[in-house]
Amino acid sequence: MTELAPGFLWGASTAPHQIEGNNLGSDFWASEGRMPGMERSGDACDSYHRYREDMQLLADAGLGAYRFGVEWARIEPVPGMVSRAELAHYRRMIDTAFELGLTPVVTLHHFTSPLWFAQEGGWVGDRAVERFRAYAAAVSPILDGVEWVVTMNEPNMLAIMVGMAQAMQNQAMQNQVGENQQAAGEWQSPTVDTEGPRPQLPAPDVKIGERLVEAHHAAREVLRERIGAKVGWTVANRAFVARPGAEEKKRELEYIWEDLYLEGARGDDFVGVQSYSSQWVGPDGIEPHPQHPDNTLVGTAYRPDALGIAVRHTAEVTGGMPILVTENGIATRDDTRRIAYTGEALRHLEAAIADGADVRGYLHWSLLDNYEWGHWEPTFGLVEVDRETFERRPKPSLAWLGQAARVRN
Ligand code: IFM
Repeated sequence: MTELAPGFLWGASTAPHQIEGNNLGSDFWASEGRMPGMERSGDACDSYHRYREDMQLLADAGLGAYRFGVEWARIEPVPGMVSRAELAHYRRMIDTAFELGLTPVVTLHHFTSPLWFAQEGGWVGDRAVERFRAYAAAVSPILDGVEWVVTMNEPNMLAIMVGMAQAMQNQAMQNQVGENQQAAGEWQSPTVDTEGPRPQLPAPDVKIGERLVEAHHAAREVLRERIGAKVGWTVANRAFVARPGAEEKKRELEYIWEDLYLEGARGDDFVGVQSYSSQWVGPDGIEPHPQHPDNTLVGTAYRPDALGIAVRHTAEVTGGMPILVTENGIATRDDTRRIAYTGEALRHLEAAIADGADVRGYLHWSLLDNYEWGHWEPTFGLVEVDRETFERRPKPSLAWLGQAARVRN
């Protein structure tokens, strides 16, 4: 068996908007329900109130780490006004994790921003970097003792969301519809099914990506001045594989989709790898996932080997930086399939470690069946959540992951 780094973290990940419920002040909340077929997050999993129960489930399964997020829209409901009560809420979450023997991995931004931030221009606005730095500074007092802090989740996917929102606004303005919406103070974000591009997602805009790199560096700087945590960010990895003759095309696409952000991680303490599936690149670009009965509920190919590809690529581009697998999982109704997928993904991870990748932990996506950015149907959870009563029902995969961790540590 491959030897893992001492203190290797085993656990699961979540994101505030996807599980907390009633994230009323956020840009995504304002956009929900506006697109055909888009469902609302509503009460989500009510984890804002039930976080102890969620963490207890992880701890009872023998897992030792929990990645969760702090929600900017709650911390700073209006520009410059920081809610002490919300800071205290998230500190209670951190303390609960410690009490239950869980290592908290805390994300500061997971796709959602305050609506006011989006309305003042969002990530492409003049004040974006300054605003994010101030938010990171505001959160820093509650991060005492936290070892792992993620400034931003999947900036490469965020760049797509920002680009799509911009394109929609431009379109709306051209149609003269935008004027009314803006007068009403509304902001529309697109529904982004981050792992189920049907149709294919547009590429992340490099200029937006560079702005996010700048914001990440600003947050990293302010966090380093104030706390002793390891600071990094997490990148969605597409695990591109080149068709013969398409190697150059693959490199070009990798820069736009991943490497800009992996290079932006230079100087960080770690980088998060987030991997679900893999995609072929041909001479004309990324090939859509072929239709196949094995495809996941978000339309992606069943490719547990993607994790090994993602980790190797990340290690290569970052020059061997410590890696935390911050997300890996599958949208399926069939839990035996989740176990099979994860078992295989772990074997590929171990092979990458045996070949020299410096991996410090594996956090499964996700602890709970949650709100998949406009949809409730794709279920990624180790735990089912009753949508009426919020009762948590652990699936066999939760105990399985706990056992997988025990035998490897
Ligand atoms: O649910 C998302 C998460 O928010 C970011 N990474 C991919 C997951 C599955 O699509």
